[in-house]
Amino acid sequence: MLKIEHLGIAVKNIEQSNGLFSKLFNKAPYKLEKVESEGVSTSFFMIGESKIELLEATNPDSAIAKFIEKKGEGIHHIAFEVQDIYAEMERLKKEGFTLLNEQPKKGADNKLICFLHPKSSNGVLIELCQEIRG
Ligand code: CMX
Repeated sequence: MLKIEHLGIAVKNIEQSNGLFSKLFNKAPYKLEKVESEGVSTSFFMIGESKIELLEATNPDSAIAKFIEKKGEGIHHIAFEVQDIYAEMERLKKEGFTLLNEQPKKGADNKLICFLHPKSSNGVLIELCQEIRG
C-alpha cells in the first residue's frame, strides 16, 4: 500500500455539508461527482496532501443510506492507494480478508476500487484504490 488516499465521511445532505466543510477547511471542494453504480453523490476536498470525500446517498438501497440509518453521520471508510489493485486484492484475499467485489470496479475521482468487509478488518471499512492511468 502506498498511502492513505482519502477518508470518506457519510453525510445526510451534501449541499449543507459542502458549506460546513468549506468553512472548516476555508476552501471549496475541487470536485463534485455522482457515482450512480454506488448510489452516491460525492464531493472532494484537498487539504495539503490529504483528501476528504463527503458522501450522500442518492437512493435508499445505497451503502451510505444504510450506514447513516444504523450509525448516523460520520467516518465511513479509509481508502488506501495501491500500485497494482489486482495484485493487492489477490494478496489480501490470501491473507484472509473478505473482498466485497471480486473484480475492481470504477469509483469516484477516476479510480479503480475494491472494498474489504469491515468484519474482516476490525470494524473498519477499507477501500483499495488505484488511479485509472492513460
Ligand atoms: N464501517 C464499519 N462498519 C460498517 C460499515 C462501515 N462503513 N457499514 C456497515 N458496517 C457494519 C454494520 O454496522 C454491520 O455491523 P453489525 O453486524 O455489527 O450490525 C456489518 O457491517 C454488516 O452490515 P450489514 O447490515 O450486514 O451489511 P450492509 O448492508 O450494511 O453492508 C457493507 C455493509 C460494508 C458490506 C456495504 O456497505 C458495502 O458493500 N460497502 C462497500 C461499498 C460502499 O461502501 N459504497 C459507497 C462508497 C462509494 C465510494 O466511495 O464512492
